[in-house]
Amino acid sequence: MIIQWYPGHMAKAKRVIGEQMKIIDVVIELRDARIPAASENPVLRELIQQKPRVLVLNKSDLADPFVSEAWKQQFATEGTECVLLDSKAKSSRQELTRRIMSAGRPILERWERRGLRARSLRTIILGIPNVGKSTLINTMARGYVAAIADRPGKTRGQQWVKIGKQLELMDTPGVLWPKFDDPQAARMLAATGAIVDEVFDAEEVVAGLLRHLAEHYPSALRQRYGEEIPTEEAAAMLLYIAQRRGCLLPGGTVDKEKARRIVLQDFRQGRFGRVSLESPEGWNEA
Ligand SMILES: Nc1nc2c(ncn2[C@@H]2O[C@H](COP(=O)(O)OP(=O)(O)OP(=O)(O)O)[C@@H](O)[C@H]2O)c(=O)[nH]1
Ligand SMILES: [Mg+2]
Repeated sequence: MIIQWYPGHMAKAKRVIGEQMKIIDVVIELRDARIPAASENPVLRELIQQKPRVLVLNKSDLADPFVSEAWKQQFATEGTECVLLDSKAKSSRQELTRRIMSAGRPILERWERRGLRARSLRTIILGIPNVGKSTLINTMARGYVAAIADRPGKTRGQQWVKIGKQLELMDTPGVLWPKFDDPQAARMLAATGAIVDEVFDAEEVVAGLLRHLAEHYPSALRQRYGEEIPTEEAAAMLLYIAQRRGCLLPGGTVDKEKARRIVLQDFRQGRFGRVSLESPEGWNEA
């Protein structure tokens, strides 16, 4: 799905999610573990206000485990517990359920204090495009498809997935726009696929990605494209990759565009191994 986030779209998304928020107890915020800061939505906090939140760094199977650990500690010092997840993995269901129940505990206790009968905690998944929201819903719902319940009256047409006895998950995730203002963040979002290919300058994005790999993961680069890859300069790297992969246009000129697509594809598929693009210490692509 191609979403261009014009101001009108942002206002609508905000309105829709603001409306949904009224019946939500716990928010599951998804970010990309490879870019935990850049993949934050700029107004999410405003939208969820004081509601309990579970911060998920998703696609952690693609991220550098050491850097992810550093992020975890960084978030912890800010008072936020985050969970590293691979939303495709079966085990994520149990792990996330545990986190949601723990985040929702104060709500359950409040109900109890007031003598209210506990109902299920209602949750929603929020995140920028392509971060794995639908995949996570499927994983959470696995084996419970039959239990998907409509709740007319409360939210017309809204479907809920029942997860165990105490949890319900809204089956449509909230899609939020990514950061556009910060060019550095935008480049990283483009590299991971959160911003559609049509709206970014592949030359800049791939050059930045190659420089980043050369600086932090040079052996991955050599393993993927060849021992002799010249890692000092992005243009030279691209040329080397194009030649090695036979990216040629009719007449024999080098097809740089094709080489760029190969690099992007390789990164998105995790073919460089586990790579993070930003760390809490601030390193990212040059
Ligand atoms: N390696 C890996 N890939 C994932 C993970 N979660 C999702 N993906 C992949 O990422 C891509 C996007 O996943 P979706 O679940 O469609 O993402 P989404 O957030 O629903 O995307 P939109 O609906 O476009 O906003 C798919 O190719 C998934 O297979 C994960 O934890 N690890
Ligand atoms: Mg989706």
